[in-house]
Amino acid sequence: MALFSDDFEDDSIDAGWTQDTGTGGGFVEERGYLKISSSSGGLWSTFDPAWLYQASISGDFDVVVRVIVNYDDFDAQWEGCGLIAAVDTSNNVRVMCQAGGGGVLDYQIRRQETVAGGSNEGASVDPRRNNFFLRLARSGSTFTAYYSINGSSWTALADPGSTLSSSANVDLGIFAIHPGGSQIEARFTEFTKFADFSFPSESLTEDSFDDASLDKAWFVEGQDGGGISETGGVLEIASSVNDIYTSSYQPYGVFQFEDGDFDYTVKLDHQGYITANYEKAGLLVELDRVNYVFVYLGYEGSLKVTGRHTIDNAVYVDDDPWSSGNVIYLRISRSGSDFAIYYSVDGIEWTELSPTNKLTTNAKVKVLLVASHFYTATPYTVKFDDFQIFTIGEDEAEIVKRSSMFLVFPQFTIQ
Ligand SMILES: [Ca+2]
Ligand SMILES: [Ca+2]
Ligand SMILES: [Ca+2]
Repeated sequence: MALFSDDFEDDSIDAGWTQDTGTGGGFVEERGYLKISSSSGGLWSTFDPAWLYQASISGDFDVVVRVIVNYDDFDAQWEGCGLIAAVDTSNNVRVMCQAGGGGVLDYQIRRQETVAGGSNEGASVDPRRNNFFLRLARSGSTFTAYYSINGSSWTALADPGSTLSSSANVDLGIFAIHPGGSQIEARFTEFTKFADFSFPSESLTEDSFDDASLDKAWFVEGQDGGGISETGGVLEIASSVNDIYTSSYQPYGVFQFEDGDFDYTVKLDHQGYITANYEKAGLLVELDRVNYVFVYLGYEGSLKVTGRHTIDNAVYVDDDPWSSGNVIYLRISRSGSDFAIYYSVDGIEWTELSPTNKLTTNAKVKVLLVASHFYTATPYTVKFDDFQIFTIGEDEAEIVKRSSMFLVFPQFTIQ
């Protein structure tokens, strides 16, 4: 069978893929990605992963897949996802991101063979990074695995040893595996021959949340107890259990990727619900889980707007800046590795909370709208609206006022 690429863009799994749900798995193609869930199964003593594959691929190949996972899906040993090439259930090779001992994630190439096998493990995955690329290349009986965090530079993992016949056809596909604990979900946004692969630049898309369905630009973040609903002209986010700064990091929300500069604002209506300690909702920019810039409305003894980042874990707080109302505007701008955090109570005059935020690199980031509550707190729903490029500042506000005066006095003419 001839190998084909798939961008998973049409909401149904294309003919040519064979579906094997393993034990308790499933596949959904939606909004530009393939989601594989696995609630059981194994790859070692048993072979029953949830995997989607192209059957009986002959000859050499070199394929890439982009992987997006939730941070805390990999909470039990041997959970993983990636690319797999299998002659049969006991002769296969895969490149994967997997949770090993102690839940530490790493990238690795593994073989499972009746005669020989083994693994080469690469550097640990940044365990908080949830966006990476895996690549598997075959040259005869030799397989080489690669991983990348940006789609441009690739780190190779050498074949740990092979007994595979150089002429054997393989079933080649994408898998998720979950031997124990809670279910995992892995999302794959494209499966591409490496020769055809070019990584698109990604930039944020504005959204006024007015058409009652979540636009494709957004990915959904989180899995525990939260919810997303675009309704009534806004995006409602129901908070998820867990504080953003605990080890069980599961804010609920939506995100886009961005690899360039930006200056974006969002309007947040907390509806008076953020009233218990550790409840927080806001605009979060992450390089990864420990490198982020965050501006949020949170409750810590009282309602505060907080700017926070991780270089020195500095926190810049303004207490209750509102005279009334539940609406606040949040804004983060980026120039390379420099970030600035602002808030506004009217969307016109802005207060900068920290002038010198930096992330350690100017790599691709996630931009998230999130809400979370702590274990003992009551779930709540906030409304986000008008996620857009920052355009209104104090100078522009002056222009708006002058324009309005012309409208107020249209009868004025030069004599
Ligand atoms: Ca499809
Ligand atoms: Ca929409
Ligand atoms: Ca709207």
